[in-house]
Amino acid sequence: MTDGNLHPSAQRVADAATKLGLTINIVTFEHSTRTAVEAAQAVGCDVGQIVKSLVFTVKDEPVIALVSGANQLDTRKLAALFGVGRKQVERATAETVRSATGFAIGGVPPFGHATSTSIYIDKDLTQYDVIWAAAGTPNAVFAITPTALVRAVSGHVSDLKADPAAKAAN
Ligand code: 5CA
Repeated sequence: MTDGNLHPSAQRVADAATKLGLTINIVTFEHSTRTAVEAAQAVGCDVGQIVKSLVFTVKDEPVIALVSGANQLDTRKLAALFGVGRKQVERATAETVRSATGFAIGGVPPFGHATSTSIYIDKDLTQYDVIWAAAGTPNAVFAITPTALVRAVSGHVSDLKADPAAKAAN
């Protein structure tokens, strides 16, 4: 359902979108959209069209990766983009996710964060006409085109995908 009375966290995403010059329609569901699979079920799209907004630390600095719901991120690829060893890239703790983005896991949006971070975008997201991302809460999402998302976050489109046979980071 479309909500005229947004949760404060979703309202922050709506306000951030407005500041970025984007028009988004935040859709709030009765059911959870906490995971990519749940979000895809709620929306009725491919899981690959769901944007996972994942926080990693590179040498202890938070970095955000927007990864297709169909993929796992390969930390070696993220490390290589920064020219550091794989061990210097770690999944952020739940506390770091909250402090870096201002949002709790399950609702982290791709923009509107509490701090400014480098944002990397899984190139597989660019194959779709429309993709869906979390809107601040674990039951709210919005649609956006990959082009608009890349532009809005000044994202670095990269190959981030783990080989399905390889050990995944998330
Ligand atoms: N609302 C959905 C679809 S948009 C969503 O936010 N999906 S997500 O993938 O971006 O957020 C869940 C992700 O949070 C998981 O893929 C996982 O990488 C991460 N996560 C889950 N639990 C933890 C945890 N305890 N610590 C750190 N990261 C976690």
